[in-house]
Amino acid sequence: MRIDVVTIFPDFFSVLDVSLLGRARQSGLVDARVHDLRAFTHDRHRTVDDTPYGGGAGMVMKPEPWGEAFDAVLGTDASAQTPATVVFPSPAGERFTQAIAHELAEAPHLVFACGRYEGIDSRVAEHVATRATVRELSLGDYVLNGGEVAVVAMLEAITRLVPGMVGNPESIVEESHADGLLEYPIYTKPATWRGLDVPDVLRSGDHGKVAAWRREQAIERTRRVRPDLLEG
Ligand code: 6GU
Repeated sequence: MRIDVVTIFPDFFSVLDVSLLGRARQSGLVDARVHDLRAFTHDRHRTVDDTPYGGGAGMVMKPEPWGEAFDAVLGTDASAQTPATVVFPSPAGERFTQAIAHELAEAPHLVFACGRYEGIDSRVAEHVATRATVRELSLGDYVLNGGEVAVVAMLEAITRLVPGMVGNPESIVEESHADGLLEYPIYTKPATWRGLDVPDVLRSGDHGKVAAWRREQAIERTRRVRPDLLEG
């Protein structure tokens, strides 16, 4: 999988070198590159933003540097059978979910366009859509200063689903959201700790009973914490 990230804060992505993502990169399963948007400016001040047409607070990211950045990262795709998927992180986007993480984990080429300020001139996504699949994605209903932190989260969620990435593939099948439910409570040794006992059923050796208990607990937790997940 090829991943390109375009940002005015490349340093944010030094975390890509550690943890699971670091291993994915070292193993060659993921080829991730980070590009400084300002490298695609041509003025002395390396300007990436300007005031909004129509007025209003804040600044808007100019289209020209983004256009050149996309020319650079999508250029090599011209002959590819599968167009790249370009993600615009935005609090105004569609909610990023585990299902979307699975979809994106199948893509051969992902590009993340990290906007700052009030966002990127809307013509940029419109133009990119003529040569790539565009997705505007939000982490949730709150506002971050820019897309960088959101993209780090999305990258971790996506890359751990790339085949060959997680030590134990079963942990992906059983984790929260895999079946639309939150995960059941988990325990390890010792059986009694500070007066608190591990539920007997988990020590019974009866796999059927264990599975039934876990499902019941998952449903109960989901009903209590995230009833919206049960509506579908
Ligand atoms: Cl993807 N971007 C920004 N700027 N804020 C957010 C977000 C994304 N998701 C939730 N809040």
